[in-house]
Amino acid sequence: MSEFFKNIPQIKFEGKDSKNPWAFKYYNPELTIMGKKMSEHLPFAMAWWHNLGANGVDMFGSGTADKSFGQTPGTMEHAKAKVDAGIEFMKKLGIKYYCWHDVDLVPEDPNDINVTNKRLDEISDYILEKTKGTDIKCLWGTANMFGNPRFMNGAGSTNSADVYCFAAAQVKKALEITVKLGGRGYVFWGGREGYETLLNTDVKLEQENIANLMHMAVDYGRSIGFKGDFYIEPKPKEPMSHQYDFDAATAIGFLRQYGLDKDFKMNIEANHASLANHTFQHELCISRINGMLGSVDANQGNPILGWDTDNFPWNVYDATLAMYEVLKAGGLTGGFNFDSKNRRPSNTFEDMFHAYIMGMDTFALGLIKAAEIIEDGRIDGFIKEKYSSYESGIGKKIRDKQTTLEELAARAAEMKKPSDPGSGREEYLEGVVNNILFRG
Ligand code: XUL
Ligand code: CO
Repeated sequence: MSEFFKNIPQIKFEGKDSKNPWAFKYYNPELTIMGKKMSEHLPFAMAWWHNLGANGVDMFGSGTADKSFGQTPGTMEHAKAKVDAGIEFMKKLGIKYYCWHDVDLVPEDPNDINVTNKRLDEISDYILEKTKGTDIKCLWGTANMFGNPRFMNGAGSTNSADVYCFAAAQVKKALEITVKLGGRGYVFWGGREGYETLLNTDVKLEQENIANLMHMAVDYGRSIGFKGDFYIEPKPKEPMSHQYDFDAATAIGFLRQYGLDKDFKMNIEANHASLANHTFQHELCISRINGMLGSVDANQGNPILGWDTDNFPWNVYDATLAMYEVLKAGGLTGGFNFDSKNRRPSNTFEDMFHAYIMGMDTFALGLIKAAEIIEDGRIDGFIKEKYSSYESGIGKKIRDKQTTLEELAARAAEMKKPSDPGSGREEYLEGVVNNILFRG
């Protein structure tokens, strides 16, 4: 197999004082943090579409990066070269997982889904052959049900029963390939599952049809031996003005409404959180407290732009608060998929490595600092103390559901006015986080 990234050595951990661009400064896979190796806390994954597919094309201009890997795009030779390049890339970074959409793996035949499916069989055989003897595995797979023009009115939410059959066929095939590649999860991101205007939309019918498609996916997945989690990846807008999976709370409500909550969890993407005017931490926290934090799409938005920019994660504050939630959840059943792309002018192979090294170091730093916040105890101690009125007396009765509105009202009448609820101490707590982040 020819080497694609000839100038790039194996990326190793050298520590924070290293200035070697081809070394991790913080990601030390062997380091033990809170009883687990860093590599186990952080199962990183490569996103096939960005890393091996995205060439910088945008609505104002063509691609700037060459992702042909020596072959003609749109051919099976190119699809195989992407496998070879992807495996070399993951090996050089020590990444063990990859994520894909069906059409990232092979070119889609515009006229015959049977041809596309045969190509998927061929490429998955090739991936298995090339990853044999390595520890590289699939994290999750998904069907791209937003790119093809047939999905212009949605996939599970389409008005056309014929198109719905194609959504079902793609999910069926993508599930089969996920199982074949040993995937831990299967993702539904509802790219076109939403609407532009209610003037032409039956929301109830669309949501019921999406839920039915998910139920059929669960039934089929379990019947072919898929033991992992299904994930919904919430996103509030883009491409549609209104998307049904707006945020974690909305998606969790939908799953419970339709009896899908036992098989599904959340795949939380940082940039989708910010599009919903939430923080990354908020979305992780809502998923965690509902027992539904499954996986993460690791990236960040550009706060001065209103769309999904999929920058590589650079913000250590956000990564720290994200890892705080992940640690509190006891880890992920999925992993950290870099649904991130290089900026258009960062168009060389070297830039692909710089991006992953930086992104992996950001989450490693986040993990180190989140563990320090927990071990430090000032934040958790403050929160515990803040709610201490519920630990005894009437507060405990409230928590234990041992009281009534009448009893509480009688207490209020007796007290005439409540005691001081106490300061929220936000600025003090922000100072604690800064202290932990920058004390060296
Ligand atoms: C789109 C997005 C997708 C999903 C998988 O914003 O995040 O790439 O991760 O379909
Ligand atoms: Co994503």
